[in-house]
Amino acid sequence: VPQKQPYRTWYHFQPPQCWMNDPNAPMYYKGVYHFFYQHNPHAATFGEKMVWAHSVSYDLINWIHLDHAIEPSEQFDFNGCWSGSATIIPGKEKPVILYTGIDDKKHQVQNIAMPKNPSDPFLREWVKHPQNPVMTPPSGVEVDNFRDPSTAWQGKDGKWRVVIGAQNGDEGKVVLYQSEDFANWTVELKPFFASDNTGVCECPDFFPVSINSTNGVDTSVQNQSVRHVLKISYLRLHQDYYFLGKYANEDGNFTPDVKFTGTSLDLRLDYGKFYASKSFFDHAKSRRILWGWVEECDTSHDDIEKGWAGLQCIPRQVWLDESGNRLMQWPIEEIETLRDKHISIVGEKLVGGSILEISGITASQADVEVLFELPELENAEWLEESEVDPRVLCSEEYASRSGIIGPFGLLALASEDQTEHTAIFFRIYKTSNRYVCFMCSDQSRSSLRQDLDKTTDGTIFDIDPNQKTISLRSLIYAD
Ligand code: DQQ
Repeated sequence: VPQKQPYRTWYHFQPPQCWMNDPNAPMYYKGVYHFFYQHNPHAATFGEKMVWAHSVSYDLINWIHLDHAIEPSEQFDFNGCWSGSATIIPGKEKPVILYTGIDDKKHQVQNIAMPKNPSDPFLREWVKHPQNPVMTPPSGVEVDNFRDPSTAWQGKDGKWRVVIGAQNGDEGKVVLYQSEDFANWTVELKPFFASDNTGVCECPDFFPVSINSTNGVDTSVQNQSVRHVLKISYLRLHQDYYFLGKYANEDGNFTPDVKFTGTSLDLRLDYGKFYASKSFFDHAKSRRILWGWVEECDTSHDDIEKGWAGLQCIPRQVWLDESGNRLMQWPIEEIETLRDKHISIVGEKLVGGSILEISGITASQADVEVLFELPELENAEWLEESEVDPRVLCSEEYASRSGIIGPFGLLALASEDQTEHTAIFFRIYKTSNRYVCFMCSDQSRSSLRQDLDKTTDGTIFDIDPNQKTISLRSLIYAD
């Protein structure tokens, strides 16, 4: 690993060095936030024997890196300790981790790890349960596609339930297990969720969201005031999708409002680099917080040279929007404690085709809030929605083609001559019975280099015709 690690961000969570991927088992325990992650401590590439690295924080901003929490050591995790989640057992007030072990036969099995000393708020040492593995691939699940246990929840009958990602042939599955004592688990024959032709479902996350509040609730809450969310990371698409639906503990079924279609109608948590996300309930502030892995866009060769790869997103608070049809997300309030020098520009008129430069930003980290005041929406261009794929709309040509209301937005990380820049922009359209806003993050010009991953993506969402403003928040890091 190189001594100097160029382009480290500091703004986003990063290990001291080397490779990082999925967030694991985030939790709040005894006044401390815990964050574990998939880590290869030997190189800036995915490793043969992945470990669980561990960091702690009092504010989700400043982190203390501790020794690895879980490393391959036994038959049941000899070839790697892969993703998993924490559950805090009420009464005992003790966290338990369920994680995937790659065993000596390279089969995927689920294991338990417990803190050696639960009264240590940093939970420095973890011991593996004598009954490991507690789950092995059931019938109808491929032995190398059975992984990523979720946080468990407790039904009104007192039983624990947990979901695991899986695959059978081309079918993606989420399988449900139940247990009375958290050690002996039985599989439900009927999958909790299945999707055809998707391939494996990774890192399922299942949690309730309040119907009438931005507050979060604990994972076991089941009543009339919540709906449920099932999040799935589809490996084939490398995107995190979610399904809102109804969960009735009585029959153990989750009924999503809609099926997965494989089109832009499916709901996604993000339209940038964001994968294998995981949420947790922060009872200190009654909120649900979401973490997600920001995959590297550099080439592997570059990663090795710079000595690191991968970031975590800035943690986000997540809740159900008023319509009940989508999740809302916003960077946690603690990030605002990093604000220092303040630059404010008010009342600038944006003329079509022009660029307004925000001068005076010299810091390498910027927290940008822009409020765009909209003209009357009546004049918006017509969009034949059924014929439109937002990803195609996002193409560079389209971003720069002038319309009636838009494109307007930010050109972030622009080089002096603007040959390199990242455009985050909006356009407003009229459709048959409503107005919609198209939002795009266009990385196609983020670098002049050709060999990088420069994903460009976007989405279309409804906009209230009485809405007078659109606000955009961007947390930007520039080395
Ligand atoms: N990464 C982990 C797996 C998971 C995948 C291995 C998702 O457990 O399915 O590092 O990125």
